[in-house]
Order: sequence, then structure tokens, then C-alpha cells
Amino acid sequence: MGDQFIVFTGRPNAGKSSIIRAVTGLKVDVGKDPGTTQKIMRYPVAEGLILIDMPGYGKSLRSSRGKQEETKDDILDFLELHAGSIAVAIHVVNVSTYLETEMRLAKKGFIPLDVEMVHFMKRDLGVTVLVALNKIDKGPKDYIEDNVEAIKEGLGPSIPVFPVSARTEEGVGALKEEVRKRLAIRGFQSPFEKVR
Ligand SMILES: Nc1nc2c(ncn2[C@@H]2O[C@H](COP(=O)(O)OP(=O)(O)OP(=O)(O)O)[C@@H](O)[C@H]2O)c(=O)[nH]1
Ligand SMILES: [Mg+2]
Repeated sequence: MGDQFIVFTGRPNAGKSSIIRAVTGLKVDVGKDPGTTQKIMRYPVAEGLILIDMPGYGKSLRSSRGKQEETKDDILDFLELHAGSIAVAIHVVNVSTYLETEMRLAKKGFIPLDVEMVHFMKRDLGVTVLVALNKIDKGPKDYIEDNVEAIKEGLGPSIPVFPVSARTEEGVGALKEEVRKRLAIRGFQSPFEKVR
């Protein structure tokens, strides 16, 4: 059998690479500005299992429109090509700015990208998707809660969500456990043992 994949997706700066560090221990590059991960990064983590750290999907002020489109195409091509071999995808959302970002982009005629992306992976590609609602440490609790509820509503009840902070590690245990389960189903026991 060919390689299987664990894939991390999300908008630029959502904290994909930070979540990878927190969940797997793999020392991928993290940076404070969007555009830190520039291309699809592949890390073999166990026999037959490759971890994918995706660049940001969607609008970013740091890169040109052409570059953004190219990145989007690369991501969609990868997902379509490997859909059947994706053991689990973790879509990361910066939940501390979710409503703000959605509203700002909606005014400019952009679609709600996070929800779209998750539904695309699950419904169209048949991929198992978990959603990490990251950065719950960042901002007033009430506001974070409103954001969590808004994205839950957008995603619908069939998508498992995990409010987390890659920074404080709050909620990371539950996400880790779910990832572990999904990988075990595909035959990967202790998949990140060799990473540290
Ligand atoms: N406060 C807070 N900051 C976080 C959290 N997770 C990530 N960050 C910060 O968010 C910034 C972006 O993190 P990355 O992990 O590089 O984000 P990314 O989604 O991989 O970004 P790109 O590769 O540029 O698309 C960094 O400054 C992180 O330290 C979190 O849970 N809380
Ligand atoms: Mg990154």
C-alpha cells in the first residue's frame, strides 16, 4: 500500500504549524507573520505515514494575488489527488478573529472560506476532518465563545471541533487523543514516537 497522510490546513497564520508542534512534537517552522509556510511541506513521521504542513489557504496581505491563487491550486490538487490516502485532516481556524475575518471578507464578496474548505474535504472528497479552533487564549472569553459558536453553526453538527490553544496547550490533549484514534483506525499505533 502507498503512503498515507495526516494533513493540516487553514488560512494563513491560523496556527497550523504551531498546532503540528503541539500535537506531534515535530519541529516545523512557525512565524509571527502570515506566509511562514510557503509551500506544501512533507515530513515522514512513521513507516508509511507522511505529515503535511500546508501553506495558508486564502487571502493574505503578504503575498500577491497570483501567488495566492497558485498556492490554492497546489493545495486543492494535493487534496484531490491524495483524498483516498488521507487518514485524517486537521483544519485549523484562528478562532480569535474568526467573525472579524469572515465579516470583512464577506463585505468584499468572498465566501466563508473555512466552512467551505471543511465541507469540500469531508463531503466532496470523503476525508475525515477535525477542526482545531485555535488561539482560544487570545482575547476576551466572551468574544472567543461567540466565535466558537459562530463557526460551529457554520460547520454544522457533524464536524468535530476542538477549541485549543497551541500557546497554552489548553485543549490540545483532547485533539491529540482524537488524532491518535483516527490514525490507529488506519493502522498507525504511536505514530509520532520517533519525531521528538
Ligand atoms: N496567542 C496565540 N498565538 C498563537 C497560537 N498558535 C499560534 N500562534 C501564533 O500565531 C502565529 C502564526 O503561527 P504559525 O503556526 O506559524 O501559523 P501558520 O498557520 O502555520 O501560518 P502560515 O504558515 O504562515 O500559513 C505565530 O506567531 C504563533 O506563535 C495560539 O494558540 N495562541
Ligand atoms: Mg505554517
